[in-house]
Amino acid sequence: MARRYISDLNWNDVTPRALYLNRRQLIGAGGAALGAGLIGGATAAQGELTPNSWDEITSYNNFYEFGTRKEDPARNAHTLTTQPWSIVIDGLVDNPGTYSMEQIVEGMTIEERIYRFRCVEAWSMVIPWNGFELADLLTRVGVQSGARYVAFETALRPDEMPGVRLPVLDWPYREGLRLDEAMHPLTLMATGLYGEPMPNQNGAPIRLVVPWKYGFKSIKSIVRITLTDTEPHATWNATQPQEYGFYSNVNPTVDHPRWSQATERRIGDGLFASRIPTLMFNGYEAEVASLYEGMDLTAQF
Ligand SMILES: Nc1nc2c(c(=O)[nH]1)N[C@H]1C(S)=C(S)[C@@H](COP(=O)(O)O)O[C@H]1N2
Ligand SMILES: [Mo]
Repeated sequence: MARRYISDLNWNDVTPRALYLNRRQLIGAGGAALGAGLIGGATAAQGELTPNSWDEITSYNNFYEFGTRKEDPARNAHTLTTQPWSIVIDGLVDNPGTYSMEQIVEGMTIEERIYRFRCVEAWSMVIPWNGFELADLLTRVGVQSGARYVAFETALRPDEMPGVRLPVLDWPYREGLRLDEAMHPLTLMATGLYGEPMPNQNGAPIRLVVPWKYGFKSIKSIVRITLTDTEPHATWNATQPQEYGFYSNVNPTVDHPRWSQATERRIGDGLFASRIPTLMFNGYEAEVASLYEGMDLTAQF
């Protein structure tokens, strides 16, 4: 299990960052002794993670709806209207419908999760997200027995998203998870970072974070979640199936056809810093390897 900081953060809380960090230190200090024996596993490793800075996390982004260069989302994503926001939840669920952000976060435990984040382009960051477990939302809407996958879709607004006027990807951006991946306790619906509401360039107001998969699985600015019995359309997989598989697990032994995945460049370490080895499942092997038992991960990459 990831390190947990239970707090009273809300998705639209604007907590001054200094105050927030102070509170986090207090919670962290008090929780350390308590948590040690209870959480186990990844706790030690997670505890050693030093997050990237706010500036790094919010100025070096992939969000092709706002342009393909890393600096484009920070420059362009302010045009996205994120309030009001709603998500259609449909398909094989007991309670399909259009849920407002307020309804979605109501009653959810918003936690801080400090996760490693690894892009398929072989760079990485450590990001302190705020969010709730996707499993909690899925449980609340009632997953029907025939459901095997979860499909996600990003907003498609040509008026607000300059990037979608060009056919760079098959808009809207779509992604999918197998149901057991979606229900895994590491899988987060993130509503902010560093205790602040999600910046637009990072996928406001709500985006997926699946820390053991390449970053492109973590779809931003979600407007639809569909429970289905067939493997969902996934944008990068559909665009270049020989380069991007449906599973997209971080795996240093399976190279991208055009570059190695054995190492990564940590953003913020500077141009001359040495690359660090990429870990199997991005360091979450103990938590998630069992999901893929019996699968050939070189064929189902
Ligand atoms: N809708 C949408 N979601 C997206 C993308 C995108 O272009 N559009 N890029 C993906 C990729 S490739 C990465 S690495 C992460 C980047 O997340 P970050 O900018 O918050 O670090 O977002 C993912 N989610
Ligand atoms: Mo990425």
